[in-house]
Amino acid sequence: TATERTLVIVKPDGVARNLVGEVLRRVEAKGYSIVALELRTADTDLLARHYAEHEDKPFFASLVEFMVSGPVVAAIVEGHGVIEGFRSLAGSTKPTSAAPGTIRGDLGREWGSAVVQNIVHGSDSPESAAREIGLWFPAL
Ligand code: DAT
Ligand code: MG
Repeated sequence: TATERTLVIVKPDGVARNLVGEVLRRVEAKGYSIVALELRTADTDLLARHYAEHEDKPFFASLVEFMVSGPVVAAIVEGHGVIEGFRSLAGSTKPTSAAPGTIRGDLGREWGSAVVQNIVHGSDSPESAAREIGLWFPAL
């Protein structure tokens, strides 16, 4: 597999729960490289574009509101097969059913919120990764 880049985000729940180091530790322990890293509070416009594929879903407004509710850590992570590989590290979307050993399975659970809070985001394809890296790190 070719060297590729993905966008990883530690979401507001992950930052608030002091899980930034734990997430980055798992990324680095897997052998992937962090090539850009930033702590910031994003705005609604960026999040609406980031999650544009979900704009017609009932949870879209709650999702954007949650993602701008506090600081996030955005990272560009590089490695062979990292797009699929980070999705494997993250685990499936719902923390309740995510496998133990994954970030979401080990560290996440349901909170009774209108939006699923699952600690991390990772790009789901090469096209998504290129688009998302362009949104979050336009200079890179
Ligand atoms: P993923 O983040 O695993 O790629 P996704 O792209 O389907 O999942 O959804 C984006 C985020 O939206 C997800 O991380 C959590 C939230 N979400 C997804 N499905 C949801 C649902 N049915 N109800 C509430 N929030 C949801
Ligand atoms: Mg997704």
